[in-house]
Amino acid sequence: MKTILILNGPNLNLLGTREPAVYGSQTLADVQALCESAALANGFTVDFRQSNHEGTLVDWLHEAGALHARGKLAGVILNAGAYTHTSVALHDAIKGTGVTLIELHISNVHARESFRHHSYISPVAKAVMVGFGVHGYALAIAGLASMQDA
Ligand code: CA2
Repeated sequence: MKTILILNGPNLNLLGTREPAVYGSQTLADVQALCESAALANGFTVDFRQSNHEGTLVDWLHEAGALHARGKLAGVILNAGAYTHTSVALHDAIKGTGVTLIELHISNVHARESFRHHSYISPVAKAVMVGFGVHGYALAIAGLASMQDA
């Protein structure tokens, strides 16, 4: 069974505690449970992580690259949070690994402040999932599954 690595960046540990109008009321633990059941339904295991630290996310992308090289990874779903809009380091890490990666945002970043409109992740992502709330995680898992069959 291949693994889907789901990486969440800064402040996503606060999900469900504030800003419900933007991010909904589910906690990150709820999102993890949702991902585990969506992954199982599609025949994958899930490795779900969150960090507030850019370098940790870079290290985890390198780990994903190693798993990918051994044929054990279906892909990565990355919600890089605010690092989406700032991080050349994440861009370079994704580019360097060769993993299939889906960029994900809970909110529709294009309908928000202009500083959220630019992404360093999009040019190196296979696909982008934006604005479906936390349900986007399940949709991205289904999307990764369809890419395996293609
Ligand atoms: O919409 C998304 O998923 C974002 O990646 C979330 C990031 C934001 O910086 C991106 O522009 C879009 C912020 C995550 C912070 O989440 C919070 C949740 C509840 C309370 C406070 C922050």
